[in-house]
Amino acid sequence: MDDLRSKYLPLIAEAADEAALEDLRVQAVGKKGEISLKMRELGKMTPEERQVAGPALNALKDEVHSALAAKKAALADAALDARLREEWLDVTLPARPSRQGTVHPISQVTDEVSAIFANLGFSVAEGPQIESDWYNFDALNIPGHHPARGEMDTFYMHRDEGDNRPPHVLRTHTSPVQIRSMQEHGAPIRIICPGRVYRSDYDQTHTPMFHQIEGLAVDKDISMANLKWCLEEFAAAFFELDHIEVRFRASHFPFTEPSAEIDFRCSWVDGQLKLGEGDDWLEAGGSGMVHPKVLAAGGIDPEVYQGFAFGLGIDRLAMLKYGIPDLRPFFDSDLRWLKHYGFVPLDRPDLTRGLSA
Ligand code: 2NM
Repeated sequence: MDDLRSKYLPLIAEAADEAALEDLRVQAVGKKGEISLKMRELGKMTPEERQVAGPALNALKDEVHSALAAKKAALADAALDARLREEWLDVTLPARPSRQGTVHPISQVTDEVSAIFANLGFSVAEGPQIESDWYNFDALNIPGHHPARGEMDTFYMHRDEGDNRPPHVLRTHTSPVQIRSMQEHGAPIRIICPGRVYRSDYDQTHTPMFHQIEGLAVDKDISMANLKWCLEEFAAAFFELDHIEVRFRASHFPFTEPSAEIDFRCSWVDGQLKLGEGDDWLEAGGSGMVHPKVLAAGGIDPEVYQGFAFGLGIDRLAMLKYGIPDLRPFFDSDLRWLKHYGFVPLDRPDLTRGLSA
């Protein structure tokens, strides 16, 4: 027994880790361990021998168990110490320089325009970018033979050979959102619909995806005069001017009657654009009184209600307001461009605290 004691106690004391300790436990006091086997031999002893050997063996077993438990606790303590030495943090270090992102001019302008129209009582509505041709065209009084429906201008979703269901398209304007909103909420309604739109067009001034914001106001006594006032309020607030004159130019859209192009008064001095003064006019978008067929497609009775609608290009508004000369870098994800033209995320547009910092 003294041999077993002097064999195991030093080994336990020097065990390198928990696995080594477990090996020793199995060797000494496991089911087939040396000490356990000795205890089985008690049965073959005379009662006198057993009276001496029994308590001594039990004492040895207890001693080995205590040594194992003590070593296990010591190993755990050492592991915790090592971890605490490893995982330290100097809370007195200065903060790392932030590599914070910036808000894209399109997001900035979308938020600015939304804040201005929210102030005029408009809510923001959104809808799908993949639309049925009914919502994108038919509901907007754009007939089947209209050139806008052709493959030249519109991205059609793939259809398998022989699939004759009506096609889906990438929406070419956000007007389908307005049809959906009229169907869902009825009249009266005042909404703006910002978002991505798609047309098969790519050159210096056109990208196949761009951003629009369309507005719609429907009630029992809406006129072009209300439309003009809203656009003047919008333009003055957006360009941060006291007043800006808006001019309507007769035009034609299938979804409005009458229809008008929207121009803002401006001047060009040494290639510099100045809004709100001068003898020139800047094309800003389209507008008109919503066609009775379009109101009907939205589930609204055109005998009772009228509405105005308008559409503005967000990307162009961003270029004009922030002096960005080229459209294409808008969609290049170039971090240097984003850092130069981006906005601070914490300065969100707010009519009382300022639209842009
Ligand atoms: C424009 C020009 C004129 C327009 C019409 C509608 C709807 F859905 F209410 F009929 N939304 N937007 C509209 C009217 C858009 O963009 C140049």
